[in-house]
Amino acid sequence: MNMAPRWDQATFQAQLLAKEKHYHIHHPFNVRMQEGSLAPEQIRGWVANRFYYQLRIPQKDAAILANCPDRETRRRWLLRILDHDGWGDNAGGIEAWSRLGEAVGIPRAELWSLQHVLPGVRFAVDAYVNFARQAPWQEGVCSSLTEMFAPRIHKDRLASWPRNYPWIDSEGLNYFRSRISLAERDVEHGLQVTLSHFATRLQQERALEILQFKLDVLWSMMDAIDRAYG
Ligand code: AHQ
Repeated sequence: MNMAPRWDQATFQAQLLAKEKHYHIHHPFNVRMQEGSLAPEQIRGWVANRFYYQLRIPQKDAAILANCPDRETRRRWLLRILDHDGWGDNAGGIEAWSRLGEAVGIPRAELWSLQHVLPGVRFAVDAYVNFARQAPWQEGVCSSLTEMFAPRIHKDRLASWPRNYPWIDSEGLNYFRSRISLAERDVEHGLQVTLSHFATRLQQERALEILQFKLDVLWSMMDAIDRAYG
C-alpha cells in the first residue's frame, strides 16, 4: 500500500490544530452560553453534568499512568491527578468545580449525588475513561490534546459570565481561572509525546482519529445537555 509521506512535525501539529473547528466551543449550547442566552436552570444543568467529566478525569489520568512504563512521563502525568484531586491543603479542581456548583445554586450534596448526570453524558465520559484504560498510554496522552483549545473557552467564560450571569458569585469562576495555565502546561507535555511517538504517516493519521474521538466525546456531552436543557 503506497502511503503518503509522513508529515514533518510542524505540519503534523498544524493538522492537529486544524481540528479546532470540531471543538465544543462551537456547539450551539456553548454559543448560547457565551451570548448570555442561558437561564439559570440551563447553567445549572451544564455545571451538574460537566461535574461528572471533572470527577472522572483523575481516573482517566490514573489509567494512562498505569499503562505507562516510563518514570519521567509518570512524574509529569501525576501532576494532572493532583491538579484535580488536590494534595495537602490544595483542595484541587474537583473542589473548585463544587464551588462553581454552589455559586450557580446547586447545593454540594446535590452535585455530588450525580442525580442530574444525563445518560448521554455518562456514556461519553465513561467511553473516554475506558479508552484511556484500554489504549496504549501514548494514545491516551494524544486524546487529552483537546486541551489545546481549552484556554480560549476558559477565557471566554471569564470575560462573559460576570456580564451575562451577574447572579453567579465570581468566586465560582476560580476553576476557569486555574485551568488556563494548567492547560497550557499539560498541552506542552501532551504535544511533546504525540509529535514524537506518532512518527509514520499511518500513526499520524491515527493521532488525528484519536483527537476526533475525544472531540466527539465533548460534543456528545453538549448534545445531551442541549437536548435536556436547551
Ligand atoms: O477542565 C478541563 C480539564 O481539566 C481537562 C483535562 C483534559 C483531558 O485530560 O482530557 N481536558 C480537559 C478539559 C477541561 N475543561 C473543558 C471545558 O470546556 O471547560 C475542556 C476539556 C478539554 O478540552 O479536553
